[in-house]
Amino acid sequence: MLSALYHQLSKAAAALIVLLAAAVLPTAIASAADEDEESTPFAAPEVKIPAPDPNVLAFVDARATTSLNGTWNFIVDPMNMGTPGGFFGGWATTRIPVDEWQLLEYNYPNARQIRVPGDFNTQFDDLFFYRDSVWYQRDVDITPAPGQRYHLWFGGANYTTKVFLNGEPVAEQKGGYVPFSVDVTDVLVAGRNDLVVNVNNRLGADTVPTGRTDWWPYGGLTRDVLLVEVPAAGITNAKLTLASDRRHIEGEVTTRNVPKGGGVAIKIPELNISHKAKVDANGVAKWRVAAKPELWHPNNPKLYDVTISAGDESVEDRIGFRTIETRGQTILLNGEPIRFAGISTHEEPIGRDGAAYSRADMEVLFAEAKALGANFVRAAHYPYSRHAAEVADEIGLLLWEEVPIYWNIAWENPETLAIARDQLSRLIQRDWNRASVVIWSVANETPYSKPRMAFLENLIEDARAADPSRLVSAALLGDTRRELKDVALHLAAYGVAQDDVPAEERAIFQAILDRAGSAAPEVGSGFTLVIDDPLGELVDIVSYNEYFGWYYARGIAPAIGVSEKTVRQLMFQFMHHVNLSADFDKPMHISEFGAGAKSGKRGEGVWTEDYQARVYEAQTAMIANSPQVQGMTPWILKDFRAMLRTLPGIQDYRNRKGLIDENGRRKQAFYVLRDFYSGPWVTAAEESSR
Ligand code: GCB
Repeated sequence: MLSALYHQLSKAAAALIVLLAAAVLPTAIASAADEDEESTPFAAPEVKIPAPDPNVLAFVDARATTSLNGTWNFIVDPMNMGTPGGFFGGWATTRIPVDEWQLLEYNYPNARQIRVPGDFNTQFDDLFFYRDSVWYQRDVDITPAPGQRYHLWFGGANYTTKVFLNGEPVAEQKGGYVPFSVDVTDVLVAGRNDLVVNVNNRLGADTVPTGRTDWWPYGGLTRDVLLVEVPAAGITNAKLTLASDRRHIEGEVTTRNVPKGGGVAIKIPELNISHKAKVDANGVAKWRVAAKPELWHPNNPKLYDVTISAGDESVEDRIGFRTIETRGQTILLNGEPIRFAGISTHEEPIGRDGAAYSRADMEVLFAEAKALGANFVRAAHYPYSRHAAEVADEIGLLLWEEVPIYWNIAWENPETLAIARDQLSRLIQRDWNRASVVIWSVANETPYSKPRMAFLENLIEDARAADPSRLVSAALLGDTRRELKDVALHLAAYGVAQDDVPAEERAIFQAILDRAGSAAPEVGSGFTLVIDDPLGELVDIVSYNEYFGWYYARGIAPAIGVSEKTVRQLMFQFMHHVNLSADFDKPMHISEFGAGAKSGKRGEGVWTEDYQARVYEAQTAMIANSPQVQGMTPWILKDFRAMLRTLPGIQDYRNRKGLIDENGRRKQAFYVLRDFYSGPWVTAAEESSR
C-alpha cells in the first residue's frame, strides 16, 4: 500500500522524493491524479482505498457502540488537494502540527467546527451551493478490549467518502444515502486515534444520481457515525419474514466466525417462539417455524420483540409481520385488498433547512403524512436514514423506498451500474425487517432505451433475489409527445363548446377538430391514457408520474397557439373524464402529480394555493375514475430545497409543490387531499374484501 510506504519514510525523505518526482516525472504523477487535478505536479498520490464490506452490519442500535456524532474539525478543500500523504495534505497524516516549526497547510486544530450528523450546505452560509471536497477530523479515544472487533459505521455520507484512520486509508464508498462499515480493529490503537474523512458531493455524468436533480445534493457526513464493538464470533445480519401462507415465520441469519453446525437461536417471546437452527458452511442459518402473529397493518402497527443469538452475540429488534402481493390489478396486504393512499416526501425536516437525520425529524415529518390521512409514503428519490422505516413501522405507514436512479444516467457504464447495485443491495439489507417497507423502487422517470432496460433489469433481478417478499416498482414516464397530442385534441372539443373562450381561440380549436375529421372526440366522451413503457412488464406495480393540470398546459398552449389560461381552464373540465390505465394486467400507482403554490398566495393563476387545490380536485376525480389505479403518492408533502428552482420571489431555490410549506403551514390542497383520503376511494377497497 503506497500510503503505508510513505508512513515508514521520514517526513523529510518523503518530501524530497516527491519534490524530485515532481520535477522529473510530472506526467507520471499527473496521470495518477484525479482528472480535474491533472495540471498540477503536486497532485496527491493515488491511494488505493479498499471498498467497505458489501454485507451491511445490521442491528447497530442493539450493539455496543460509541457514538462519533458531535463536533468535528472541518476544512473546505475546493481544489481537493488534501489527501494525506500528498504534498499539500501534509506528510504527517494526522495534520496536527507537532510544534511551531512544522509546515502544515491542512491544520485541524485551527479549523472550523461542524456538527455531525448534518449536511455542510446548511451549516455554513458560504457552503450553501457548495458541491465539492471537504475534510472532517476528530479524535477517537478508546481502549480496545482484547478479542473484540471494532467497526467504523457510517449511516450514509454524500457522495464519495474516503476514510483514513491513523493515516491508513481504510474505506472508500461511492454513493450517498446508504450505510457502510469497515472493520478497523487492526488499525486502532489504545488511546487517541485520528479519524479523518474526506467527503465529496461533486456529481457528474457517471454518478448515481447525476449532477442534475430536482433536490438538494446535501453533502458531508449527513448521518450518524458510530464505532461498533462486536465479539469475533457473532451475527452480521438476519432476515425474518412472514411466509406467504401467513402461518410461518422464516428467515436466515448471517454469522461471522461461527463454525459449520454452530447454533443460532431465534426468540419471539410473545409468540412463544424459541427456535434453534444450525449454521451452514457459509456461516448462514436458514430456518422456518410455525407462527400465527397478529398482522402488522397501518391501522394496527403491531411489532414483536425479537432476539437472535449466535456465537458470542445476541441482538434485539422490534419486527412486524405482514404479507404484500398483487393479484391481477389488485394490491393485497395480508391477503386483503388495499389502496395506497399516499404522499411523496423528500428527506427534509419540517421547520429547518437541510437533510433530516434524526428519528425526531422523521417522526415530525411522518406525523404530518398521518394527519393527511395517508397510509403510505413514497420516500423519494433515494434511501433515507434507518430512522425513516423504523418510525414508519411504529406509527403505521406503508413505505416505498427508492434508489436515486433518476432521469438519465450512464446506462452503459459498468461502474455506474455497480454503484447502483451497491446502493440497492445496502438499502435492502438494512430494511428487510421493516414491515412498513412494501416496495423497492429502482428508478424515477427514466426515458426508454435498450441500455436503460438492461440496466434496470439487473436491478429488478437483484431486488427479487435479495428479497422476494416485497414488490418491485419504478416511476415510469409515458409517451409524452403522443399524450399531449391526444389531450390537445380533446381540449379542442371542450374549447369550441365554451362561450368564455375567446372567438379566435375557438376558431383554432375548430380547425383542430376539422383536421381530425371522424376522429374528433366529443365533450365528456372520455379518454383513456395507456402506459405502455416496456419496463411495466418487469415490475409488480406500474407506477406513473403525470402532471395533468400543471406542466402539460405549458407544452400544449404554445404548440396550438392558444393561451395557457384557456388550456388550464379546459384541462380542469377534461380531467374529470380521463381514465389512467396501463397495457399490463397489474395494479397502477400514480407516483406523482402536483402543482406549485407559494404558501399564503391566494387568488387566480399558477403559484396560488387556490390553483393547486383545483389541481388536486381534478386529479383526485381523475384517479377515482381510473379503476386500474390502486395507489397514489402526489408530489409532495412539503416544499423542499432544489437548486433547479430559481424563480425569484416564488421559488427562491425551493420546489413549491408541497402541501405544506417549509415551516409546516398547510396549504389549501392539503385539505382537499385529506377529504379524499377519508372518503370512499380508500374505504371501498377494504370493504370489497368483506
Ligand atoms: C418529477 C420528478 C420530481 C420533481 C417533480 C417536479 O417528475 O420526479 O423529482 O421534483 O417532477 O416538481 O417537477
